[in-house]
Amino acid sequence: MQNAKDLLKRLGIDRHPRLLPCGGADSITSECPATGEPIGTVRLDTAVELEATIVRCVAVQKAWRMLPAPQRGEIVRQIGEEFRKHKNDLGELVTREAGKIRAEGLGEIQECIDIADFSVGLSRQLYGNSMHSERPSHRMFEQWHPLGTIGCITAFNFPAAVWAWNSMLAATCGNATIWKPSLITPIVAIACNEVAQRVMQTQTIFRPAYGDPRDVFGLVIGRDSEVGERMVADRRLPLISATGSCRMGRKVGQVVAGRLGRALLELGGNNAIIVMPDADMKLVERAVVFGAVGTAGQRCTSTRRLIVHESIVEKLTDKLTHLYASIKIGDPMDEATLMGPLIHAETKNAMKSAIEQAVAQGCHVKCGGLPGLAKYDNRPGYFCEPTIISVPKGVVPAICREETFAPILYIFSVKNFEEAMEIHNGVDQGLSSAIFTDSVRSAERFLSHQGSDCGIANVNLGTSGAEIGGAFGGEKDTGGGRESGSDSWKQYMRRQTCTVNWGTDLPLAQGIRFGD
Ligand code: UN1
Repeated sequence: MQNAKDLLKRLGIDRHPRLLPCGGADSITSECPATGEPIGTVRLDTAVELEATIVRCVAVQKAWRMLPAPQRGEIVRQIGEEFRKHKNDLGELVTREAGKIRAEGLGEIQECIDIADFSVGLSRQLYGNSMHSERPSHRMFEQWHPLGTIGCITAFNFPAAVWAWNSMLAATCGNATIWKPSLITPIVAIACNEVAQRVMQTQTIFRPAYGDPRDVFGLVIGRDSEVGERMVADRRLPLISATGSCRMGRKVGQVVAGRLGRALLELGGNNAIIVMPDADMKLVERAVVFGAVGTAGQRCTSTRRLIVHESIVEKLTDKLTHLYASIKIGDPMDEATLMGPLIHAETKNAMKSAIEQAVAQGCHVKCGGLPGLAKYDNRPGYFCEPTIISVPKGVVPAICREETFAPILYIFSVKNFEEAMEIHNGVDQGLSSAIFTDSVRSAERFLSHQGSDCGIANVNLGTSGAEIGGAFGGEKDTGGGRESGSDSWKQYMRRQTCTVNWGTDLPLAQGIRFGD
């Protein structure tokens, strides 16, 4: 507890009005998943506070959008600088609250810095096209305007980065953001939001006549029934960006569609790596271990299925089993640790149930499994051993089609590329994918329209750990949204097609004659 107190102090949030000295009915206490120790108690917002936040954010956005985009970018640059200054402490807070190892906690804050940098450049590149009009003396072009105030709902596993992807782009595009973080990681949310709000508070170029500059970055911490569902249904929020399970996304998508709003959904994945006989096995081993074991299998991009050519499957399975045995599991703050805890008891139960179902469906546990879970039952924290499960040839057990948010890797043996591709695409989710091969033909087939059906497709690197510069998201039940880099910014703006007639006649398009 003392560690947590010192950390909150260093981050300047130990006296934050959202943090309470003790719990009560309208609060939650955030606990470290590695030790069970409390990190802090957070006051929960109700529908009344949500309403006040929406009113404030909507008002301030009307001023924010007046600031030229490069000036907004300059402010986002300063936010990126603050993230740089606090990278170490924020990374540690991610480790303590979400349980991911130190290197990954720091990596997550690096994503916040990277997207801030990206946004600074973007602030001078919000380009629209110009087109040649079919009518004489007419000019036609498109321009992009801010959308308004954005609702951003994030999950526990990337408690900072996903908000940063959304809010840095949104702010650059002239929007305000209202962030509803996971109730499992509220303190990371308070700390990150505070970084952005502190920068807003010091702005001299942005002092709106009505409102507080800090409300460009709004935050509500509350239950779904109280604030989440209301946010999603609220017409004052033209875009809802939501990260989480397919089940959650289906609900959010329907409600937002019902009010003809925009939804940006980043939902579950069931990511696979295909390994061809000509693959560089050193690369495969490193990519699989990072993809399947990293973040204790709790990334949307985690590797869940390994589809291996039958000529090398046995050797690779043995090698991975061997490597898994050497993975240090434990305190995520310890530099030597490669796998921290699962986020809570329910995840451990879900992992147990998935292993039981796999066995009942004819699979073989190669390492980890139920003993690997039970081993840690009497210790604080939700630890487990990562698990490798071998799937019998010619069948696809039902459990392998599901996303279990835990370090379980199913290994399939296949005869050829075609069979690999069929298993690869034979799931409902479509987030990330990879092939390992030294054959240009196999690589290009995998990337072709007959190949991977995912939003992300990699050759000779794993499924997780995408850079912010690309558009991030996936197809099918993953929800179709794209966040972060490339032209994802367009979702945070509204497009306007403009035509100007600078002539002295009024010709009609399509050559229509109308009373001529
Ligand atoms: C997520 O799990 O929701 O590609 C995001 C990755 C990270 C982001 C994952 N950059 O693994």
